[in-house]
Parts: sequence; structure tokens; C-alpha cells
Amino acid sequence: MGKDTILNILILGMDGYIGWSLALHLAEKGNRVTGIDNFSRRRTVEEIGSWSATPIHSMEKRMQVAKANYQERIRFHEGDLVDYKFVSDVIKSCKPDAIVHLGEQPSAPYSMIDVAHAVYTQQNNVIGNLNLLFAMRNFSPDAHLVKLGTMGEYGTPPLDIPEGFFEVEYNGRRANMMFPRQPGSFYHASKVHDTFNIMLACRIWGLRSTDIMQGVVYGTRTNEINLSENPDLCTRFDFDEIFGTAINRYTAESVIGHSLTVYGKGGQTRGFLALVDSIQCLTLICENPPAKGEYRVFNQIDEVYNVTELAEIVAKVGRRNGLAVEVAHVPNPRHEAENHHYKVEARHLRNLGFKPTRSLEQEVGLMLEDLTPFKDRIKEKEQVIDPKTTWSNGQSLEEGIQNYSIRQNTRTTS
Ligand code: NAD
Ligand code: USQ
Repeated sequence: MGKDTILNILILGMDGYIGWSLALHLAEKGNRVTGIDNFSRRRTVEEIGSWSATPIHSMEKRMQVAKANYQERIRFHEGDLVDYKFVSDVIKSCKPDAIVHLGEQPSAPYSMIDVAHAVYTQQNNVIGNLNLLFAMRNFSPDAHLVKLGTMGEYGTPPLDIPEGFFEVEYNGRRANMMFPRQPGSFYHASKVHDTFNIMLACRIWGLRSTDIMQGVVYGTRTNEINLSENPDLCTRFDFDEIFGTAINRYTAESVIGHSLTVYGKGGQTRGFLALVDSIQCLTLICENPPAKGEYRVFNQIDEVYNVTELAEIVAKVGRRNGLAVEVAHVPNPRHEAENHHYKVEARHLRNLGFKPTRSLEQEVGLMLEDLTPFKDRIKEKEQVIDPKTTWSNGQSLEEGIQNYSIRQNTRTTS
């Protein structure tokens, strides 16, 4: 299998930030793409009183626009991974070569709001993934599971972080063992539970999987998505304290003149990856599957910075573009190390041919350009920017969701 092979690819979570971008790219390359989603991301963002800075279309409209380019090479089914019958029916009808599993609740702060949000996150993620593993065993045992885990599975240990496994010596014996996982939120913990379930399924059923420890993704553009050329195809872009991630939030903050929100001392260090490169890596992984029964782990990151350095880069690019940008240190709502060792091995993807498309600084310039037309949309929701969800005492968000219940049936276009 290589880069010219046409694949039948099932994307779980196709309506999301990465899922929609990936679907367009894989279809553009000539693959047959089937997507599923239950639109929970649209509902949870609405629940916390926010919306995507980029106005995204309903899935009906998205499919109309995509089909004009890709015809029957792209399809969509609405449904929930927590429903085993739905998952198995889709797998039976799609007969995928690869299944890219992005369909989980992806926010650490959301999982820390209170017991309902923690339980929802782990039920949704762990049970959805378990249903998938059983459906693969029963109906598609040769397919390649490309699973989105997170660098946060490892936490911030005082050792260099290898790609999944490391050699360890204990009481005079040496072995290649799984590197310890130390997740920092109930969301990150859900990914660790998935890791164990996938490893077990590969070992006992002979499934094949690439478990991706991905760093924080940022950006507005891919090869197929350019807001000024084809706004109808844009993917979502969140900037609120719950669903927005560090660089995406800093760029949205810059555009409306809100101080950049560095949490605490700001020495928290992470690996970052542009959206266009997340798509490049996922495509390479689909094109290069592991052997049957193999469970492999790839660390998927590009540049490594601490969150103060990042804010300074965004501020520098913003000022160059005429924006008045200030960096602020706000009290850290999370319970996390603010100064720590962080050195990550990430060779596998580069060995497969991954080459970063642009530097982080160049990407930030494009993001500011893309977000400026949506300044008013960001400004209208400015109240969701400053952090209110804390890790330590499990308090709920101050406003908006005290009477929380997970709404399963409301569909919105936020
Ligand atoms: P996203 O929320 O935009 O996309 C996930 C999609 O899955 C959403 O459209 C959601 O509606 C859908 N979904 C969730 N639960 C579902 C279920 N039970 N059934 C059907 N659909 C369901 O998130 P994203 O930022 O695109 O992230 C995709 C994946 O990558 C997630 O698993 C996330 O944990 C992981 N990840 C993201 C980042 C990042 O920075 N964005 C970094 C590392 C890992
Ligand atoms: N941070 C700030 N200011 C902000 C937002 C975040 O200083 O305005 C800090 C956080 O305290 C944290 C770091 O930036 O130390 C990263 O936070 P984040 O919100 O950008 O990312 P995180 O919560 O870790 O989650 C995101 C995605 C998640 C993915 C993870 C990859 O939402 O789906 O799993 O990135 S990783 O961080 O490598 O685990």
C-alpha cells in the first residue's frame, strides 16, 4: 500500500475540527470517504454559550458543497458511536481499509466541570471506542484502526518521552515496556483507557492499530480549506475557555484586542502541530498501515514551546500586522506543572515522509489574516474567553450550565 493506492476510509467524528478537514483532503486525493458524527461538538459548544469563530455550515450543506467536487466519493451518516448497532451497521456497509477514530469528547476542561461532564466524557469516549473494537473484530478484522490519542496520555514526566514504549531495567532484568501514562484530566484519562483497550484487542484478536499521541493542533487552513477562496468549506474554530486550545485562543484574542491568556507561570510546555500537518500525518498513516496484530504508537507533534513563548510569538506576529496585543498571566484554572522537563521523541512520522508545511510563526500570520473578518463574531462571545472552570474543586462554570443536562436531540449550526 502506498501513496497512490485508493483507500476506502471511514472517519468517525467527520463533522469536527480535524474530521472535516481530513475528509476533504482524503477525498481530494481520490479516496472513498465515509463519515459519521452525532453532532455532539456543536451541542456542547452551544451549551457553554459559545460558537465557532468561522461560521460553519450544517452537514447537509457541507455535503452538498463537497459532493459538487467529489460526487459519491464522500458520504455521511448521522449516528452515535455509543450505539453498537449503528457502529457495526456502518462498518458492515462501508467495508473500510482504514478507520480514523476522531469521534470523542476532546476537551480537558469540559471533562473537569463536574461529575456529569466527567462521566459523560469517559462513557462517550471509552464505550464508543470499545464498541468500535468489537465491531472491527466481528465485521472488519483486517482494517487499520487509526486512533487519535493525545500527548497528554504521558503527562509531563521527569524523563524524555519515547514513542509509546521504552527499555527498562528492574531487579537485573531488562524488557521493552509501555512507557508510564500519567494523564492530567478525566478527558486525558479516557484516552489512556482507550489505549489499554486497543492494545488488548490487537494482542488477543489480531487487530492492527496506530495509536497517535497527538500534540495541540492549531490553524485555520489546509490544502483544501482557505477561508478567502472557499468559505463554504471551512472547518470550525473554537476560542472559548473550554474548547479553544492555546494557539487558537491566542490568535482569536489578538484579533479582538483581548490580552493573551497565559495560565499561571506559563512554563507549561507542549508539542504543537498545524492543522494542515495533522492532516498530512493522518494521511501518511492511512497509506502505511501496520502488520496484522501490530499495535504501534506514533508521537504526532512538530514544534515544542512553553505557553509564554507561544504568546510572545503570537504577540510579535500580531503587532507586525498592526494589532495592539498584550500578554497577560492569569491565575491557572488547571492543576498542572508550570515548569517541567519536556523532551519528546517523534521519529516515526518523519521516517514515513512527514515534512512540516510552514513554521508556527508563518501559520500564525495566516490565522490572523483568516480570523480578522470574523472579529465581530469573536467579540460577541468575548465573555467565554477568560477561564472559569477549575480542576481542583470540581466547581461548575459560574454561568450558563448550572442546570446542565446533555442534550442529545438538538441540532444547531454553531
Ligand atoms: P472535535 O470535537 O472537533 O471532533 C470530534 C467529532 O466527533 C465532533 O464532531 C463530535 O460531534 C464527534 N463525536 C464525539 N463523540 C461522538 C460519538 N459518540 N458518536 C459520534 N460522533 C461523536 O475535536 P477535534 O479537535 O477535531 O479532535 C479530534 C480528535 O483528535 C479527538 O479525539 C481529540 O481528542 C483528538 N485530539 C485533538 C487535538 C486538538 O488539538 N484538536 C489534539 C490531540 C488529539
Ligand atoms: N493554556 C494557557 N492559556 C490558554 C489555554 C491553555 O496557558 O488560554 C495552557 C494550558 O494550561 C495547558 C496548555 O496551554 O498547559 C495546553 O492547553 P490546551 O487547552 O491548548 O490543550 P489541552 O487542554 O491539553 O487539550 C488540547 C486538545 C486535546 C488534546 C491535547 C493535546 O483540546 O483534545 O488531546 O490538546 S496535549 O496537550 O498534547 O495533550
